[in-house]
Amino acid sequence: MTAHDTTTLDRPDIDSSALAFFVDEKPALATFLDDAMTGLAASPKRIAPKYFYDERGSELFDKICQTPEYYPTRTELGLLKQHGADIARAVGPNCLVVEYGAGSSLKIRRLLEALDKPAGYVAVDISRDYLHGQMSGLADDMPEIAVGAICADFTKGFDLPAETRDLGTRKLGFLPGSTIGNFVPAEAEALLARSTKLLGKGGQFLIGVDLKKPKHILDAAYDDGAGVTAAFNLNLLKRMQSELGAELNESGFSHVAFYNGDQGRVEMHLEAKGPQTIRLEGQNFDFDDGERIHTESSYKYEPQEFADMAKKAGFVPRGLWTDVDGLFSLHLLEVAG
Ligand code: AVJ
Repeated sequence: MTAHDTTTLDRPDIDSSALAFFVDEKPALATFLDDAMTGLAASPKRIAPKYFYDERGSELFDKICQTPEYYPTRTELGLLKQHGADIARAVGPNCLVVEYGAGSSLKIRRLLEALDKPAGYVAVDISRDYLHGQMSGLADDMPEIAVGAICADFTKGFDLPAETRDLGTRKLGFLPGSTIGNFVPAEAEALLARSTKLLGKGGQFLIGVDLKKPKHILDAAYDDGAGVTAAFNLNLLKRMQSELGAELNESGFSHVAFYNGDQGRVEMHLEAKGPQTIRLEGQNFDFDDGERIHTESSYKYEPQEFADMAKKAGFVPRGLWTDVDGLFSLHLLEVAG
């Protein structure tokens, strides 16, 4: 891809009126197909968690955040509220906020309200229509802030469009929700290291990181009683059917999630109930009874563990906020000068 095609989308239901810009770099469908074929041919089978997030997946994730078992969202929102003034003081005025994996606009609204005269906000997310809807609403509600959006896979890197050039005096990256936990530690460190270029000298990064904690709390958080997380995980199979034309029996798979303490991560899998076959592009991918597709890892970090990783990636830790129950943490990092 060359420079950005600032949209003009080819879809009548999408109109970018309230937004300062909407850049569409949504990965081609072929990427999902290639990744699904490669992942199903691998041993053990796997599919990356970014493929959860079509519009239905984003909505199911928002529902997960409202289940009583899933503590991260409400805990992080509490931290943003309780420590908003401290965070604003540490960040300073007139920053351009860049959010990695924006999702619903709940947390960014709280952050933007707390910050001292933020100049602009750029949301980056892979779920295009959902991103557009959320950010148009935000732009309407906060007309004093320039709001733009980029539909992209942020793990592949992205550039800020020209419209942001004169916005703010320093950049603040925002990666809430422990999204960083979805990467294996080496990839997480590489992502942080890459972000220092976009954030630049004096740039900062506010990152929400889920903490290590007793297994029973984590197991429940990723297998809620109402079955919302199960539906979220199984949505991957629905997407393979509807978008890739896969032939499979959705009810032949079940949701499995557990904390793997040795690895320091929650794992989610789709497990075959009896022998199963997924047929994709004329190819059969066979499952033995109980065989799994690994669909997500969610790494948990002690504050010191994460700070050490950030230092290796080229940041200086500037702030740390945790709740009294020790569930969740917010790290403020600054690009090392
Ligand atoms: C917040 C997107 C990182 O790992 O907790 C929630 C997603 N998966 N329940 C997490 C998720 C299952 C999630 N992220």
